[in-house]
Amino acid sequence: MSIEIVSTAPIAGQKPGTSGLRKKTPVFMGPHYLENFVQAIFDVVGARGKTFVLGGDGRYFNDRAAQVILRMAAANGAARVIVGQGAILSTPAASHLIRLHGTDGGLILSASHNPGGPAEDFGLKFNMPNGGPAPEPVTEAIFGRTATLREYRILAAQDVDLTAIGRVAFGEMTVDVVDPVADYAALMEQLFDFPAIRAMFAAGFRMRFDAMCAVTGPYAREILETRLGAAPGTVINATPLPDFGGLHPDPNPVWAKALMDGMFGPDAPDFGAASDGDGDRNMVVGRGIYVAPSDSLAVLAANATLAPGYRAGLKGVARSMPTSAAVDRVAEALGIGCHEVPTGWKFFGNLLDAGKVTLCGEESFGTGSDHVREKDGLWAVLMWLNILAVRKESVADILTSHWSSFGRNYYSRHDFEAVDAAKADAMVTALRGILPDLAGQHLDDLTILSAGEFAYTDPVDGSVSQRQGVRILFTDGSRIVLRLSGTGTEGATLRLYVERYEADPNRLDLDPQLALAPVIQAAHSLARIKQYTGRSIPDVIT
Ligand code: VG1
Ligand code: CO
Repeated sequence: MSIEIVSTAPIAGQKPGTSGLRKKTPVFMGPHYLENFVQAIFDVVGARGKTFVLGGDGRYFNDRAAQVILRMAAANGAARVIVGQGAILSTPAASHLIRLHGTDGGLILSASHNPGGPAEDFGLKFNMPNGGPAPEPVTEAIFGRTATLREYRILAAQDVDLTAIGRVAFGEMTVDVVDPVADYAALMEQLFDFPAIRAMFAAGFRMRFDAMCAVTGPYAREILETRLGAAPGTVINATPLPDFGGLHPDPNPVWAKALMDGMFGPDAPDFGAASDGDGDRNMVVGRGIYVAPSDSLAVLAANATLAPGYRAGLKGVARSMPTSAAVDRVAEALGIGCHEVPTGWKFFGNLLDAGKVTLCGEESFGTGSDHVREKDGLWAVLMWLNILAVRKESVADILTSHWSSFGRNYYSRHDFEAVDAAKADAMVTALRGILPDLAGQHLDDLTILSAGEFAYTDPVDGSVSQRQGVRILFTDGSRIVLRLSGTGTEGATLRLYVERYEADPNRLDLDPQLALAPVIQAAHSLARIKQYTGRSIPDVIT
């Protein structure tokens, strides 16, 4: 098999966002586009003699992109690639394989919660030897390289057979095709009290897990139905499809509406959950009660020692800046550290590696721990099941007793999608301009305490990330955060996050949108969202 060196003009604009490079599938399938980005990765991290993990969420083009990456890895001198059978790996399973085999990193094919298909989205992300997403200095170097490289290396060879588990020689390189589920399932068995959860299912506990026709189907079936004895059919939409069956694999009350309806309808099961395209997000629902992700993180932190893997207690917790402060109150009560990082799981990596935190979470349905270096949807579901099995209480009872101990952080995120990018930028620029003068201003009953842009200095390596979101704090503890998404592929997505703390025991069961109404109104009047973007009603409210 010979190595071809293909000359190409540099491709501009291959800039990784919050979580890797994400573009419309036809863009990714365009001439040299994938190849240019992959060569840039190998040029920056080095491929010669190295071992990588490879897999993806099974969306359209996943299979062919994997073959291109294998050819390029071989042509760039990689020693070995560990690939999930059929080029499938959930993001947390890929992270685990990187760590388990001590590899030099991994390439994950996914656009996560974005829809998949010939006209939808595709993505590629490089993860480091610690199993976590490449940090900013690395993604910046990759971006820089994409704009200058003039040739890439690729093996002239037929496809590698990824249908059967086993070892194949590919040129000078070894390809190990592995079961995508087995090692991950074994890890979950170490962390959680499987006998207790099995006993709970055996006693009639009913659950529904919506895999949204994405990657977690096979994982959830094996773990929930086969190993834990949940009733057959517990996992719905369990077969991964290239277009996710036309679903939007984003586990939130809007896109997982069928699950929500079931959980609020007659004969609802005890527990419901859903995961996203690549299996790193989770939504958790009790019978008749939705668990907001920020609350879920707080409940998991407060109850973590009920799970065998966390019996020794938590070293600390961390959350993304826009995530509600519910977990901060738990950390305070436990006397452990609580860190606030910018949006994106890559920012948790150093804290986890340094042993400063055990649990992490984001408001965007992401929760995880130091067992891997990605957020992990099924992990969160199993943590909840472990807590339910030990406490023998309903989700609703656990949540309401949590609020009565800690108070409730009413919280919501409003997304304005596919906004004209220039208008969104103009809005943010204008808002930036007024920030220095906001402190002390009154808006109805609210008084602004401080306003500014969030900048983060990594406590481990000292790297600084500027402009990570506008933050306006009020004297009563309420908060507005505004930022532009880094994962969208169409125009700009404006995210508005609002929060208000309530300690009054008689006001713990309000409708969040009503409880937050004054803060939402303040956000609109300060940022002038309608004036700049023409939008006043969000596309998605979570
Ligand atoms: C979004 C979420 C962020 C998450 C990121 C990747 O980013 O807000 O919390 O880490 O998606 O998640 P943004 O920049 O669009 O707000 V995943 O599951 O899509 O890899
Ligand atoms: Co995801």
